[in-house]
Amino acid sequence: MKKKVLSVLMCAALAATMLAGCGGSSSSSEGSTGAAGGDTSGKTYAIVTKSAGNPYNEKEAEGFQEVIEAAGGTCIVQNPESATADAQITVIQSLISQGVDSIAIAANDANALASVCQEAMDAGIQVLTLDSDVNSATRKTFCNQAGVQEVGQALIDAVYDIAGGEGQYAILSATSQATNQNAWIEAMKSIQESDEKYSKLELVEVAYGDDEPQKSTDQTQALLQNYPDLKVICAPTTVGISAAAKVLQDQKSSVKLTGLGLPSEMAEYIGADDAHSCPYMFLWNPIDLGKLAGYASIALVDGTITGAAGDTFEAGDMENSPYTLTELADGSGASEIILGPPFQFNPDNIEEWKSIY
Ligand code: RAM
Repeated sequence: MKKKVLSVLMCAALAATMLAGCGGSSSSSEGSTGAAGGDTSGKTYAIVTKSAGNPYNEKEAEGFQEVIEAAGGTCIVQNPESATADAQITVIQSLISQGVDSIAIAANDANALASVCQEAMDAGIQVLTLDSDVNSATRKTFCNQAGVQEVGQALIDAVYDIAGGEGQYAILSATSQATNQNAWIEAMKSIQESDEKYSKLELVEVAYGDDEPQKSTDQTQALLQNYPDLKVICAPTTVGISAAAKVLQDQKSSVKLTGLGLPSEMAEYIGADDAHSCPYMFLWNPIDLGKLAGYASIALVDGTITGAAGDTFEAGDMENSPYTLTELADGSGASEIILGPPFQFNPDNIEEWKSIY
């Protein structure tokens, strides 16, 4: 994974213009016209994140906005009040009424959003997902941060390694309906079940902090209380992992942590010694995920891609451009676009990454 220092500087500059879109509210702005990209003039591209107040979602939206505006399109950023399907349905209905050209959604629920996504597609809007998918029949494609199996494998291997190959672990997830977290948890479970190597690991509970810091803190404390023999907590959510990291480190707990975290939020908790709660964790670049969704939105609206597996599109200076849509592993024939592999953050590289995202 290459650092995109230039793009990060641009994102920092954009951050000021994004503030209005980062508090359960929306922002809309027109980019400079005539820049490189598809035929974007007069077109409006929306992004609906999972919820307001989550720095990961803000980074994702920053990347999206950067691409849309650089190409001369109008960008709408919507951050719903809470990480629920209902909050997203309200926002999507309003975007349908406004007649936007595309909506990129990080879904809080695969099925509860299906009918509003279908409604948007019936109205001629290009619907795609990023980060967390909807029912694949109700969108054109999915910008997936990393392969589901790869994330599941990385997480179960981290639990195995940190636990010393045996003992109890718990998962602290986001919401119980989150498509992405549920897919990663299912992958972890099936890898564990299918390989004798992991047979001495015991998953005692999947707890849900709903991507809210306080609830994630409470759930971490409950796990510590309920399972005195717990060895590892795996939090496949940036909100959950940072809340758990603080609880474990403040309490000088011997329970260790891994999962998916933002380097900027986790730097103070990553270390190999007893004073740190998290030996290592994983993530991808959320700014790049938003950029990928921006380029995919433009390509869907200008007809470069239809959402069929095999379609390809250019994504500016992104590392793996051009991107090719591939078939989902579920046999549905629907497509996804993989950003890249999950990346490990550890004591050797965390300092380098903490100021980037
Ligand atoms: C949280 C959100 C997001 C997920 C990351 C890892 O910020 O739940 O959807 O991809 O964690």
